[in-house]
Parts: sequence; structure tokens; C-alpha cells
Amino acid sequence: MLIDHPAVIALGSNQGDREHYLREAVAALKALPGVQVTAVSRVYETPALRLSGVDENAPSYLNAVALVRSVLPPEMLLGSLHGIEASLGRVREERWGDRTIDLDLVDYDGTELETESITLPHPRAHERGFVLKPWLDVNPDAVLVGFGKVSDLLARTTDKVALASSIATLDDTASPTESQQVKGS
Ligand code: A4P
Ligand code: MG
Repeated sequence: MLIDHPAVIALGSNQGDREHYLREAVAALKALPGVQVTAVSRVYETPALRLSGVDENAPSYLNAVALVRSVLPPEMLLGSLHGIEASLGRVREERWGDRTIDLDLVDYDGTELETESITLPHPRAHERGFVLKPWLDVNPDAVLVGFGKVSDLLARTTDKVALASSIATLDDTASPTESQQVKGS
């Protein structure tokens, strides 16, 4: 029998129709064989973080977090995320540059791993309000392996993370309440 593992995926978009890309990414996650989406956070609007720091003049991001259960091992899951990014027109030009969609694997069942192709947990998630805040939405007790409680980490962040209140849910097949339900990690 295949064992499924809880994993946390961060979604971000700051180019084009950002809500559309987030919606399409959630739909694509749901369609991945071996992956079950268990919860989707609300959507947050956040100023772009560049390599040079926060850039209020750059197009802002919409960010969200999805919880999944995956029978795919972490490398394969990340490969599938890259496939979704490619299908949604992601072009890799500049590190931390504008993008239609970015899908990061934040946590995979508390695994700590560093290879040439993957680092777990995501090395910058612990200091990013735009990841921690939506994660707490779908799991108020979340813990980031090696760093501690997500609520404590969030209290230490300084980036601005505002609820995009006009967007009720990214999960077109669930009611807003269901889409925020905690069913996984
Ligand atoms: N990679 C290794 N481990 C992981 C992992 N756990 N999750 C590799 C995702 N990717 C992982 O990523 C660069 C390389 O990291 C890939 O080869 C991947 O296999 P990328 O997506 O190609 O490029 P990137 O996203 O520009 O680089 P990076 O360093 O991953 O950036 P981040 O940390 O993802 O940050 N500002 C706001 N407000 N909201 C955002 O969502 N996102 C970024 C990107 C910058 N500023 C932002 C936001
Ligand atoms: Mg990335």
C-alpha cells in the first residue's frame, strides 16, 4: 500500500491575472495523480520582496498556501510543481523576479533534506509572513521543522500581509468554509 504524506505548498503570483493563475494552480494541484489537496488558505496581498529588499514599486503578489497529502516523494512532488509552473507560463529570468506563478514546497512531513535539487524545509519560509500567515489559516498549530511554531515565527516577521478580501476562495469545488478546513499538517 502506498503511504501518503502531508505537505505544505506556497503559491505566489505577481504577473498578469494573478487570481486566475492561483486558481489554475490549485486546480492543477487537484488534478495531480498521487496528490490530494486537503485545504486551501485565503488569499493575501503582499509587497514584492526582491533580492534588494521589499520593492513597493514592483507589482505586488497574491500569496496563498495549500495543504496536500502526497504519495509522491518530495523530489517528484517538486518536479510536478515545476510542471504546473511551466504549464502556467512561468519563465525563469531573474531570481526573485516577477512571475505568473511560483509554487514552493515549504514542508514535506517534517523532512529535513538538502540535495542539489531540493532543500526542505524551504530555506526562507521561516522568515516570510507571506508564507506563514496563510499557512496558519489552514493549520493554526503548524510547526516548521527545525524552526518551531509557525505562530511564533510569524510574530517575528515584519513584511506586510493583507487579506485580499475580495477573493473568497481559490478552491472552486469547495465552499469557503470547507476550503479553509484543517485536515492535514
Ligand atoms: N528548490 C529547492 N528546494 C525547493 C523547495 N523546497 N521549494 C529549487 C521550491 N523550490 C526549491 O527556485 C529556484 C530553485 O530552487 C529551483 O531550481 C528549485 O528546484 P525557482 O522557483 O526556480 O526560482 P525563484 O522562486 O525565483 O527562486 P527562489 O530562491 O526559490 O525564490 P523564492 O524563495 O521562492 O522566492 N515576494 C512576495 N511578496 N511573495 C512571494 O511569493 N516570492 C519570491 C520567490 C520572491 N519574492 C516574493 C515572493
Ligand atoms: Mg520558488
